[in-house]
Amino acid sequence: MRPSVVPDSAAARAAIQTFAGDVAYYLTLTPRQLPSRYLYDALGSALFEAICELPWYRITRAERNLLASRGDEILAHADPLGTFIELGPGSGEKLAALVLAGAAQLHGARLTAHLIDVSAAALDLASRTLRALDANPSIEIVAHQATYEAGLVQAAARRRPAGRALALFLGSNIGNFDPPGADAFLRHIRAALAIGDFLLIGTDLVKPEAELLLAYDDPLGVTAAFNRNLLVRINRELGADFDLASFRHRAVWNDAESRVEMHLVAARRQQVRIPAAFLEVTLAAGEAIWTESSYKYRPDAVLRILERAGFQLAEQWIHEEDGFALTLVEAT
Ligand code: AVJ
Repeated sequence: MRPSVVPDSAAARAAIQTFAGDVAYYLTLTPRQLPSRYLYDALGSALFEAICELPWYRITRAERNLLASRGDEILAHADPLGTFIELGPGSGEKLAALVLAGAAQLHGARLTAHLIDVSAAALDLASRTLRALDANPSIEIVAHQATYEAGLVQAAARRRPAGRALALFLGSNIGNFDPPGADAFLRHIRAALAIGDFLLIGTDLVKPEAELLLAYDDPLGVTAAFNRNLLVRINRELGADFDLASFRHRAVWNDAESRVEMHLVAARRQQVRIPAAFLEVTLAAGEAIWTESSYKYRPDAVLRILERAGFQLAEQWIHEEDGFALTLVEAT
């Protein structure tokens, strides 16, 4: 038998090579970019969990509220339910809130929850949260460490033959996709479902610019740390020498594109070496690296993209105060 450290470190090396290739590609585009999925190493994930507790970042709380108050209605639509498929379960708290709120609807059902995430740490945490739920009925948990697309294929192949499936894409994670990407991704979800299955999607809504900017440039600097941690990660994993002190966090509302953008702005001209990516870049003073887009929707725009992807509206619930929508659609 091989020592288990061998496949592990081979996988880790492969992940770093992919990261290096992506950094080399995106950082040399005009404008310079880095893919937002790399924000979530262990520290980045912990910082994101902290963001969710900030008073200025209302997505998580608004959604939790709606799941708790509307969980029974959501599950009544999807009755009889056999399978949950959650894309990006995070800590598992969202699905747990839904199950607890809708416990009366689920009574006596035989249920499996498929959790899909690239992060093993997230899957571990979510699985533990859901196993600790002590729900009646107990829910079988299947974790898929995979991209959303690959995980959807696996989950669809292993869904329960009886009952409907309810796919969950929560937390406004759809906001990281540009419009063509969101369209394509919703079609991936639809392709994994059968007629009569459901999708529940959480979307942050367009709101006044000042509120959006506070959510993405908070007075405590947690979001700035979350953003700059991407450079910490590149320094550690790719041997780079980004000087953290000379990068400023910037959030901007791009009204024409309906998105909040996060950037890292070089405070002065500098050279950065990224050995594992065989890359050396010179950043001009004031030059920005674009690290994330968070698209914001209007309620009817959410419906339009879902309808285009082969779904029809079951119900939409809006948290007016926090500007957030939960939309439940049925696969047609
Ligand atoms: C997890 C992608 C939904 O875009 O609001 C939070 C990530 N970025 N603060 C979002 C994030 C900055 C978050 N999503």
